[in-house]
Amino acid sequence: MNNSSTSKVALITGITGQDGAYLSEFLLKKGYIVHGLKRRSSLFNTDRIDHLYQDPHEENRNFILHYGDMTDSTNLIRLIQEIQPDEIYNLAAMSHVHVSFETPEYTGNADGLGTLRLLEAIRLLGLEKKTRIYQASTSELYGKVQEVPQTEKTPFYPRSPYAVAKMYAFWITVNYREAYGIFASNGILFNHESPLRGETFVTRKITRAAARIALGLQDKLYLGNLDAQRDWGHAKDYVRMMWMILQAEEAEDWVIATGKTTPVRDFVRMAFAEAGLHLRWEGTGIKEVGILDSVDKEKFQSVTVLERQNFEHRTSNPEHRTPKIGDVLVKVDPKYFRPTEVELLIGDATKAKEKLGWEPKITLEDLVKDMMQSDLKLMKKDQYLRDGGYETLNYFE
Ligand code: NDP
Ligand code: GDR
Repeated sequence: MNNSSTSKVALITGITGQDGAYLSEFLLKKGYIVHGLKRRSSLFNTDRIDHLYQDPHEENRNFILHYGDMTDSTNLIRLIQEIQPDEIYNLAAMSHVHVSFETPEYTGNADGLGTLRLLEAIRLLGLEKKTRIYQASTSELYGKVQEVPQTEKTPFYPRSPYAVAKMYAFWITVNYREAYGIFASNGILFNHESPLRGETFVTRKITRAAARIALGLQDKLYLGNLDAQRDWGHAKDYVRMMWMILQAEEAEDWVIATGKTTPVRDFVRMAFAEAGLHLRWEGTGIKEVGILDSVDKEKFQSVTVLERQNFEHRTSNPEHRTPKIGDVLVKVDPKYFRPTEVELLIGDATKAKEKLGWEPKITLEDLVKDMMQSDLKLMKKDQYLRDGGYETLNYFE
């Protein structure tokens, strides 16, 4: 273990997730020694951070992973005692809103009580003055619309087991700050996405499917509520703010958002257009469909030519299903509707801008481009595999 006395030491829970990966890169660049909590799983679950991996036999490592779980207090106490972190970033969570309706008790345990376990560990180990903690709070706390845009003062009205668990985590963080003087802050982050976003969140599900449809690997994309509106930013911008929150003079709670909101339907349109496919929407509610209206030939072909495979080659393979004008490429499937939905999120990050100088740098247009380019590249691998006669993953959750 690297014991350099000049480097700050951070512990990231949820290091294998989207934000954990970007935050690790960010902190390593700043010269931190980064420790991370990873869960034991039967398969490797470190894809997003493999490029940071260091051989455990090496001396003076600055990136160290530990097995653990947010539901295991003794494990968390032992690790925090051993690591003596200057900063803890609590990113670990069962983070899928829809899945939380299927696993409400586990979600409450990991997302709600898990936060308490970390705070208690800090207190029990007498680290109140040394260890600062960031809690990954969420715009889902606002739930049912009370006011827009949402600020640090907007009342909460959570609409899922996930959001209710995160509400406990939010308030227990505030309580430990007030009761024990721990530097404990909530970042109330609005949706943030990236090429590393989990495949079952709506943005990634869309960019992945748009790439697969453009490359002839998939016919259709099934989605739930197309009317939901989200304030989408890029994860890279948001992890920077997590760090800024722990460098602030005082522990406080902060809204982090772009201030712009977009319906899911428009995200679909933007992603498909990036692959050269322009959609027209018809119908309403569960009868709504996205029909291929026109093909931007240059862009569509560049999807394939760029990867050294031309249009003709692709269409000459009978297994390749080239999207044709009039095809229904997107359909609504009520199975993706949530028992209670959050219809409209739009955040006001004025406090973060004025007090910490934070502003998002990456626009939604650039986010969509980034995700589409990455997924087109990734899906190209599937195309090669399938052309070579190998099975490819067909997973449409
Ligand atoms: P991800 O789902 O990508 O990552 C979640 C991480 O938590 C993974 O590393 C996962 O491990 C880990 N994890 C889940 N359950 C446990 C557990 N019981 N014990 C230990 N680790 C666990 O989420 P994001 O990176 O997108 O989000 C990070 C945090 O920010 C989450 O808390 C999320 O709720 C919150 N948030 C996210 C927003 C967003 O838009 N992305 C917005 C606002 C808040 P594994 O890889 O093994 O599954
Ligand atoms: P969200 O993200 O619930 O906002 O939580 P998600 O991408 O899952 O849903 C956004 C909106 O899209 C609608 N939707 C669909 N969602 C999914 N997953 N799959 C579909 O097929 C689909 N069709 C429509 C949803 O109904 C919803 O309205 C994310 C997570 O990262 C949380 O951890 C985080 O706290 C919040 O963002 C801020």
